[in-house]
Amino acid sequence: MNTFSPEDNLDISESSPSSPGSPLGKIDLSGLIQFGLTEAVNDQFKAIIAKDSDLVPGRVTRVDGISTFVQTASVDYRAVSTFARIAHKDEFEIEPAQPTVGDWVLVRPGEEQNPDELELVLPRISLLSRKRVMRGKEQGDEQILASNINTVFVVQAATYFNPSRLEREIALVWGSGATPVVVITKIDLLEEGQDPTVAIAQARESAPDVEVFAASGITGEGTEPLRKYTEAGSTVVLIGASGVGKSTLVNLLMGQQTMETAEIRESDTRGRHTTVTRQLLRLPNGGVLIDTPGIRTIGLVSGSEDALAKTFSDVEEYMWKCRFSDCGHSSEPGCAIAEAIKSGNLSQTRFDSYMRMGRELQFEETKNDAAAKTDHQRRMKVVAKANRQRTKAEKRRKS
Ligand SMILES: Nc1nc2c(ncn2[C@@H]2O[C@H](COP(=O)(O)OP(=O)(O)OP(=O)(O)O)[C@@H](O)[C@H]2O)c(=O)[nH]1
Ligand SMILES: [Mg+2]
Ligand SMILES: [Zn+2]
Repeated sequence: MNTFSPEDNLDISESSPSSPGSPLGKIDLSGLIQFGLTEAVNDQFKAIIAKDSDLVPGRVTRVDGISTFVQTASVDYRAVSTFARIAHKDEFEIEPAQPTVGDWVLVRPGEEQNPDELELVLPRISLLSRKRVMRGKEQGDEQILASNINTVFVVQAATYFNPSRLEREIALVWGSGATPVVVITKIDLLEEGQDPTVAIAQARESAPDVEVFAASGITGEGTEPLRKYTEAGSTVVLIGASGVGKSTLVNLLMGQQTMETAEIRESDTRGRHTTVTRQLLRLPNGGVLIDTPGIRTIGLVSGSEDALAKTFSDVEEYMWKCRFSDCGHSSEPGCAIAEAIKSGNLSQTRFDSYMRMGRELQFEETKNDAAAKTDHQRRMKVVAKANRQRTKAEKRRKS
């Protein structure tokens, strides 16, 4: 990853053709380094400001209704985003954008009584979203949780570890373009004789190819290895059920009480969320954390087939070995799935989860929400394109 040290010269005034008297004529973006600014993002900002020096670059730290809180190199803006659009290279390509926490954006400061307008959103390199489910009823649309994240800490408590939930969470993350990391918290609460290695082993089974850590946000035990994900220039978002200890972990990594934390009331089945808004925080070392409110249900957005395949790569591998290519994995001869289950290499529960989630996605496909699906696919296409461009730019820079 390309990151800056604060000493790097980020003065981009030379490429800005603004009038000498303009207060924005000499823009110094070094203040954004501590909000995760990378060279690639800086280059994109530079190119845009060269054409329009009134725009101010920044990063979205919080979204509250119609207000988008943007941290820029010097001041904070509370901007409206009615006409925000993705900053495609082709200026005539107009794609509306709903800004989210983590977005790199350009604000047009309002003159006199006019509000500050969030105008452009840089193409995202990753986008975490889920299907919105309200009070047990599907609401159908997609909730965008965070963007431009490198790593997602999927947090579960050792005291009530839930493997099938973990599978869903991992699938959600693989679909975003970011890398999942499992963090099992509250290991200090395990009674004597109870061992975190049990939960770790379970997590490894539910999340093959994913790193698993066990830690305590209270004692700090096991948290040191997590810091390698939070280096300068990288963004980490924490997701998980309410009360698993996301904010407690955030506070520990921040080295201070930044987020409110609280015991959830057992009697309240709705679950009381202590954290109510997604919020971007900067770590003392230049990394960025995004704390989120607990998610109760993890709905996969349609088009998540690849994410499902990645989550259940072990299951799919067995499937390839079935004698018949159209094997139903029930009682067919030469079924590698049945064999794996019988020999104990694959658990029946895991296979059932895979089938259930596959059916859910299939149902999504058949449902009449073609519009929602294309929205999601279009958004992820932009993410893929942004990644290709970034890789190319990085190669150019290295050569
Ligand atoms: N003993 C112990 N308690 C913990 C640990 N992590 C969190 N807690 C406690 O668990 C409760 C919930 O922690 P939070 O950090 O508020 O949980 P959260 O995941 O942020 O919850 P929401 O904001 O509602 O999504 C609090 O009372 C914490 O003190 C831990 O590692 N060990
Ligand atoms: Mg919280
Ligand atoms: Zn089979």
